[in-house]
Amino acid sequence: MEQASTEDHDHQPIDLDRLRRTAESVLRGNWSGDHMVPSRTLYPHQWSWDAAFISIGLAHVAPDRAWRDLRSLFTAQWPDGRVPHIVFDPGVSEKDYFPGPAFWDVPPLPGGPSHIRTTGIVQPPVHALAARMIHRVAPDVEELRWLYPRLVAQQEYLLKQRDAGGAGLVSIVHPWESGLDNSPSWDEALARLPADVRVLDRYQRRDVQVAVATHRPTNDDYARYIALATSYRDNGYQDFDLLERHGFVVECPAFNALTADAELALAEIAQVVGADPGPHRERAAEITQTMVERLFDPGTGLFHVFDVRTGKRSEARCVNGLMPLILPELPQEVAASLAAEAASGRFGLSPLPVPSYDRTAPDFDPLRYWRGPVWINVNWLLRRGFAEHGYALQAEALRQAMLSVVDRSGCFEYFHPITGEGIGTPEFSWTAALVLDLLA
Ligand code: 9WN
Repeated sequence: MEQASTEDHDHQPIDLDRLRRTAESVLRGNWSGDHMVPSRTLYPHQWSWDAAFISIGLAHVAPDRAWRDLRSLFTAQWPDGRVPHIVFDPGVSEKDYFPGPAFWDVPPLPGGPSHIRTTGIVQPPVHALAARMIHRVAPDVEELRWLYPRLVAQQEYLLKQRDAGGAGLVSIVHPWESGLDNSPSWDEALARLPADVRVLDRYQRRDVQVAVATHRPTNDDYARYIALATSYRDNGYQDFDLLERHGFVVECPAFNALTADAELALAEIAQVVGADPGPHRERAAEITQTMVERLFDPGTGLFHVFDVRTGKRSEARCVNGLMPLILPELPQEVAASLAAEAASGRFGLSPLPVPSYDRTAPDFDPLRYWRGPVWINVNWLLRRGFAEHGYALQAEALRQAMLSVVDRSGCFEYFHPITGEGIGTPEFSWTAALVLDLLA
């Protein structure tokens, strides 16, 4: 059991009971019948990788809801195995989130409930990890049996349909698929696409009505996001010939590390449900090795995004480049290099958690989301990576830094990387959920 208090970075005691109560109350407020919304105001539907992080925390306080959240998400899985990045709540009006179901124009799932509407893109597959972690806290073999074939289909979709580069890694076709939406990781690939802001005459951005505009992506970014989503939609959400037909095809180190990590989680789940864990372990090892060969730059000591269309790695040093630390089979010298970079002046583990972008980069932006601010989900993953590779002190420093910033500022979507001030939407579900996991 956690001690009742610890200290924040100004040596102020953290009231762990109060923090736990605050986090629980955020999750109570954001529960919507059969799923959790990331935020009542900014994100009023169900998001894919949010559901995974949220259910990991919910497992400690409301395990039935944790399982339920995953079940709701996978009920909207497409027949080809893809798990959509948003499952729209039919009770929420089209004007309350853009782009909503009318924009994505995805027909009802064949044979599925007619009210389920989704987007046609994906997000990182954190769900096998979530299922494994919930099962450890609140075992439920029946839920695992229901989820296992669906989680396998999700992996098969990503590793077969999305291997646009042919090397065995997953490509994403939209920055939204990364979850790190306007990270500088995508700047080089996006710069090659026209930004026709006239598209915003036709569509109204909802995000800038409910959040501070200077913290959100620019109109140029949004014009490109809409153009890419329109292109993928108008090609029927098909994945063949992506390199010829689509303007953005990149391999992200965080997305691929999470895909390999999902295989390791599936290996454990396979043992519970009586399936063969061997192929999952093999796939995890293959992905890890290919990532090291293709995405790791020994010169920077980090992993970088690979642009499949140009065959070039992005030079930007972003938090997704640290994320492969979660992989247990990473060569020791590569893990050491990531650990050193994470603790260096570019990122820094404390007193504040790791920012989303290199603090020393000239375009480091402490306010605009994914271009500088601190996010709890990537730090929570990084902490697992440190622990996995035996960096116990760093893992604990990061844990303290996360608890401290949330205690001081609240369960915000993200945090100012210099002052720790909460920014983005308040009462954000994955921040609350992952705090509960850190306290457990
Ligand atoms: C687009 C819900 C999502 C997160 C993403 C985060 C943000 C959406 C947006 O919010 O993206 O998917 O409208 O900006 O970048 O990681 O899943 O919390």
